[in-house]
This record gives sequence, structure tokens and C-alpha cells, in this order.
Amino acid sequence: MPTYKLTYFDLRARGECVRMMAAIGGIELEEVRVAFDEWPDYLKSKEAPFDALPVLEVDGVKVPQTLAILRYFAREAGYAGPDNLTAAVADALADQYADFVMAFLPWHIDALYDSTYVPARAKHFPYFEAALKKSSTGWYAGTPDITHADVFIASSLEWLSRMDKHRDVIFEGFPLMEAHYRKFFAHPKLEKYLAERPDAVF
Ligand SMILES: N[C@@H](CCC(=O)N[C@@H](CS)C(=O)NCC(=O)O)C(=O)O
Repeated sequence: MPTYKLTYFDLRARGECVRMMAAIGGIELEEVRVAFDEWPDYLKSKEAPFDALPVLEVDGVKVPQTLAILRYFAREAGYAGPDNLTAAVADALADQYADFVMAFLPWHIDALYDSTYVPARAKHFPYFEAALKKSSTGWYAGTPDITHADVFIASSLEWLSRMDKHRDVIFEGFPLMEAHYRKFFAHPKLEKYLAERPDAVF
């Protein structure tokens, strides 16, 4: 069994999908949480291959990029979809959500609220609502259980809802996304993790 070490900030944000996938997949994860005041020195040390976090270390091999790490864990734990084509559909949904995040960058959400965030959400959320409308299971890729798309979208929506000043109406007009969000956070394999995880600003 390889050893898995995740290095991220003391935040949920981009790291949380990886932690959740590990919890659902029964993957034991060692964690290093880098404090913000440690980051400049950490950056100089060149420990992070692409000068950003998260980074997963697997038996000494470093894997940066959130979605690469998430997909790796999903494949390892059998949650990448039942076949290659379904995995591609899940990949596309996760990538589309990542495009949405990049459109406004969550830490600029207040400055870009009306000019960029609201239009980006109005453009992207219908794609996810439509995917759920097509699904017979309530999971994004229509799979019997979750895939990495469900983990990425739900965990990123939690991150977003922590930052959106109008979080109470975030799902207005998108009832299937809201139902998916509730279904995801009620997943039996997440219960223990959610009860024990540390709090964070976002
Ligand atoms: N596309 C990358 C983005 C990584 C990224 O921007 N990480 C942020 C934290 S969420 C970071 O390390 N910021 C520190 C910096 O850029 O100096 C991923 O998804 O992993």
C-alpha cells in the first residue's frame, strides 16, 4: 500500500475535494497544512513543482494540480466511473466547473461580484443543472454512485458558498444542483469525515 501525503494550506478550498475523495475511497491520507506565513519560505524551497498547492506525494513522487490528484484517487478507489467513456463525461463536468472557478477566482469574488461572478454563474450553472436533468441517479455523470465530478462540484460549491455574500440564494433557479449538493453531503461514506474535519474560513 503506497503512502499518500497531501500538502495544502489550512483551508478547505481546493484541498477539500481530495480529502473527501480519500475519505469516501477509504484512502489513508497524511496531511501537511502550510500556514500562510510559512508559504514564502515554502515557495523558495521549491517543494511544490508548480509553485502552488495542493501537492500529493505518493511514495516520493509528487503530483500537483487538484484535478489530477482527484482523478488519481478516484481511479485508485474505483470512483472514476464504470467505463472510460463515463470517466470522460465526469472529467468534462469537473473541468467545466474548474473553468467557472477560473472565471472569477474565489478570492476576488467581492471585487468581481456583479461584473464577473454573477454572469459566470449565470453562464455555467445551467450546464450542471442540464447534466443532472439527464441523470437518472442524481449523480452528475449518471452513475450509480458518485464520481470525481460529484466530489469536485459539491466541495467547490461549499467553498463558494463560504465566500458568496448572497450564499442563501446561490441555488435559486437550480433545484437539481441544490438536491445534488444535499445528497452529496449526506453520502454515508462522508459522515465520519464531515463530523471530524477541522473548521476553516473557506
Ligand atoms: N490549477 C491549480 C491551481 C493551484 C493554486 O492556484 N493553488 C493556490 C491555492 S488554492 C496556491 O497555491 N496559491 C499560492 C500562490 O499562488 O502563491 C490547481 O487546481 O491545483
